Amino acid sequence: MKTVFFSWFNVLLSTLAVLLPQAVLAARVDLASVTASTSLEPAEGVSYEPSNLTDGKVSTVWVEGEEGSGLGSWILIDLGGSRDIESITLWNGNWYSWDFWNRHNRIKDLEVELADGTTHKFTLKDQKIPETIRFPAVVHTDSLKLKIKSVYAGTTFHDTCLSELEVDDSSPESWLKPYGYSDSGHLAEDADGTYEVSNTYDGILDTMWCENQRNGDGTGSWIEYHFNSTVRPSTLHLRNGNTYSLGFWMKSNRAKSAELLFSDGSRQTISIKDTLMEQSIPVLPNATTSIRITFTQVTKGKEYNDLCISEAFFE
Ligand SMILES: [Ca+2]
Ligand SMILES: [Ca+2]
Repeated sequence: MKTVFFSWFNVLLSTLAVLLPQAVLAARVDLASVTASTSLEPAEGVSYEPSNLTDGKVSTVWVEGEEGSGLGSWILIDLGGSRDIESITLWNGNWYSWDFWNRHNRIKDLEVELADGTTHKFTLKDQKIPETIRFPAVVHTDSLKLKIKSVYAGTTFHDTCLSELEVDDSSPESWLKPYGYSDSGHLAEDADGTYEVSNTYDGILDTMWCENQRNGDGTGSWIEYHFNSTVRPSTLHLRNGNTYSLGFWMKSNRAKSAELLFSDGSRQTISIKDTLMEQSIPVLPNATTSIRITFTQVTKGKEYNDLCISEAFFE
């Protein structure tokens, strides 16, 4: 949605449940700091600093500042004390757009060094997907140093990029993990990425679900979460609209009210605030295996007549 776009050839299969092996979610560790050996100098007001790795946006990117491909460049994650770390999730390459992702280097071989000097080696996939790398067993450390050992070459630039990272410990997560998603339909993938329901469950502010009604404003559109066992959600954590930026938030439609439908057929009406900040909406006690959110009222954006939801987590 960064670029003006609409396609009439939207994915009709989206009404079928998309089954996924496991959502990219676990108990996220708050990081004390993330620094890097080098960073590309800012250009035209765009920063490539390591702070971009933990800002919750995939369109902001760390780029190494070496002459060549940045082999040996590293990112140092300070955990602020000893932690039991299970995995790291990486948004590898430059996720600003598909074009930028293709044109810049992605990390291939990565070495992760623990505070005691122990190293673990990982080979990343050359795919624009969030990739979780897991240690063979939980590691106890107060820092993680990620060192670039080899790269997948971009078609235009020699700079190696990483867009976002997340570190997870071994404690159970408080979020309910869906095993699949379905919806009334969503915008087709464009230069910026996809608009699938799974984008509402990735902890990333600039990935989102957007409905694809041909003439409507999103009223009546729905998203649904499927769980592989009975869950009892108490809260819906929502990021309404396109939370990429305030400017884009104002351009796209936002939800004003919705109805939750549980697997036993019971329903709950909810009001949704017109804010890009996170809002917590109480969910009535219900044992359920699925939750459908049908949007019943919409606030119109200034430019695009598409309802978007950036995050919708159940706890
Ligand atoms: Ca980022
Ligand atoms: Ca998201």
